[in-house]
Amino acid sequence: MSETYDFLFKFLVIGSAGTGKSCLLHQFIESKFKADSNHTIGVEFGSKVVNIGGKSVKLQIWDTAGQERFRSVTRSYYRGAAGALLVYDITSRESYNSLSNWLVDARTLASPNIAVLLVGNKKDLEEDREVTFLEASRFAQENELMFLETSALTGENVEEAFLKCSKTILAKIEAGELDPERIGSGIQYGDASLRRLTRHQQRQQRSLDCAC
Ligand SMILES: Nc1nc2c(ncn2[C@@H]2O[C@H](COP(=O)(O)OP(=O)(O)OP(=O)(O)O)[C@@H](O)[C@H]2O)c(=O)[nH]1
Ligand SMILES: [Mg+2]
Repeated sequence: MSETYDFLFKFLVIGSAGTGKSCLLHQFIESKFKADSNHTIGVEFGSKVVNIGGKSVKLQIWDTAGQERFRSVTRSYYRGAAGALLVYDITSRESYNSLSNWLVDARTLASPNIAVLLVGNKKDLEEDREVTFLEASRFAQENELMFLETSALTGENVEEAFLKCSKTILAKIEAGELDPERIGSGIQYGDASLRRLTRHQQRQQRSLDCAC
């Protein structure tokens, strides 16, 4: 049986190498910590259907390699993404310092309207922390990003991160700020929505017929 969902969102997970992007995706999809994670080669893919405010949304997630040598490959996957998790490691100032570059890429290559959630990962390593919560919150505010600290190890805030970003996209669709029918919006209607739309159109047609 084919899956039914209302919307499909294209999502990216971006940020420097070793920040825990693949572990976050694994924790989100499998509810487990991926203890033996190696550097991603190019991109990896995962998907999951989530329920947001009564709507089912399929997240199509591209987990990109953070290593510089894959940059040209990973960039080619950015186009038209509706949302992104921009990940740094709270124990690595270097990963925090490169956030601006990743953000520029996301906004220029994906879409200027892309919903970006800043993720400070490895929250469980408090004793090795190099970036404070406050500092990162300010960066998020200045750059109009949502922000959460997570741990792919314990699972803390991992699902929340994907859901929070998805909720924002859904709210923009409902407010008419994002049009799923625009090519390159990173959003598609699923079967469930299409069926509802068709029924709605049929009702509209019937009321037009009656009015004539
Ligand atoms: N303590 C702790 N370690 C983590 C966490 N998330 C990831 N790690 C570790 O960090 C290392 C890198 O994790 P990955 O998920 O492979 O990192 P990545 O961002 O996908 O790296 P690239 O694919 O090279 O871009 C691994 O050794 C993980 O075990 C976390 O939340 N807490
Ligand atoms: Mg990876």
